[in-house]
Amino acid sequence: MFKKILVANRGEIALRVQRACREMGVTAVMVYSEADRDAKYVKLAEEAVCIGPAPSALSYLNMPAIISAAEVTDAEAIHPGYGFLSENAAFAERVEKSGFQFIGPTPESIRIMGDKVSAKAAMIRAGVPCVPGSEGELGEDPTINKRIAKAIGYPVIIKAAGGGGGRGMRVVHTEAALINAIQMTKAEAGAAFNNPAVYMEKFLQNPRHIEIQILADKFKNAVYLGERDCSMQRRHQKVIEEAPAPGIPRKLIERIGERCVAACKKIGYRGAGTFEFLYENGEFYFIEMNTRVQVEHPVTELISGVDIVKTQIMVAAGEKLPFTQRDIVLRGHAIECRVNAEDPYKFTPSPGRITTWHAPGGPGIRVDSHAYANYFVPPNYDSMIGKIIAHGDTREQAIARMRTALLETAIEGIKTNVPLHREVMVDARFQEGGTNIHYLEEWLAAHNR
Ligand code: MV4
Repeated sequence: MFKKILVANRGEIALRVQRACREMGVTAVMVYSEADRDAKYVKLAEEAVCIGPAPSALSYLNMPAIISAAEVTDAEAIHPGYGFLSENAAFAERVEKSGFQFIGPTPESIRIMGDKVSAKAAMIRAGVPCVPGSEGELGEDPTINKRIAKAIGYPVIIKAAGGGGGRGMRVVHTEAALINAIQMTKAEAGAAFNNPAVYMEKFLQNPRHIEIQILADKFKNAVYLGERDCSMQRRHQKVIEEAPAPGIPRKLIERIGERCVAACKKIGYRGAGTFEFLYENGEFYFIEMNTRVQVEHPVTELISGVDIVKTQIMVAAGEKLPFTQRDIVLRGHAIECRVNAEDPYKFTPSPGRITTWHAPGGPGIRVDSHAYANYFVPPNYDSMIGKIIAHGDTREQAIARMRTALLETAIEGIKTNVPLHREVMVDARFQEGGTNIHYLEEWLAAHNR
């Protein structure tokens, strides 16, 4: 096992990785920008290194500063968290070329999954069901592109190969609009991702967003830890996630999970990963793979009992997965509410000093947050300041525990979206379960929010 790991991230995930390191007897070196010197994990750190000023480009995205911090502290490995450099293949490569272990998959795996056209091709070869669409990148011939769209059937969606997470896509409803839409998406993709390649898919109108968590070691052992339902989102930002996904037959999840595991073995995937699917009319369609630990990993940890972050570190150190698929038993239900420093209905960011901070507790409640009373939420980064996660024997119990937790939560000095979460937890349709990706936005519109 490593003696020392550098944590190349901030916020709650930096604290989460620090906690995993402590539990494993590994020293965590924390890095921080000038805006983050008062974060909880910096105060708690055995070692911490300032890597630059507040703007991410000069600190958390500054590869030489991060690698230098690992060098001067004698760290052996670098955990990238999520966001920032976590899915940057060039960073993973530089980390390894500098003699450190990157806690994540190989640069090649990151590169394949970062290009959505090559990711989809790899999944088709591995037998993972994908959204019907073009075979690879679209060419220049309008006649051929019209033929492809007609064969798929309108509406179709044009997506940038370099996009993902909702960036660089355009829905097309008619043949008359197709050629222009392809041109526009290509131009935007070239500018935004330095890659003009686009592909076409059938546009699914009312899907749910279901994702499968996997863990793999370098000996081609892999397991899936069930699924998460991430359909409660606004503008591609997830707001509430849960596991398992309400109403989806277990047998179907098992079939898809086994396909994901087979795909991991086929491509030599190592570390934690998430296969993102759209789920509509009882069918799963792969859209993207995330090659990092995700914000919503705790709901899976609570129902599986597996520590995903610790396992990431173990497999990066070259250890075997300490469990097989038969050992994975999912128990109960978990729900996560992301707590954001923002206006709960206008969604404008609300950074500033937290004057009051009372975190909830009690049976089945977990809080992952780097914030505390008198902490200043910097304006420079994502507005998420923590997560409340509730676990129960049933979905009803998890919701009941979450309702209580949200009532106990007292955060003053800044605005947060806790009031929105309180309303959603008592919403009848949410309580029924199985809402699609449009539900939250429709609910907000209907409530004049
Ligand atoms: C789609 C889709 C419908 N049909 N692809 C958005 C984020 C990116 N990961 C993929 N996205 C979508 N791809 C097809 N063929 C609808 C979305 C989508 C979406 C997906 C997941 C969660 C929220 C979403 C919100 C709007 C659109």
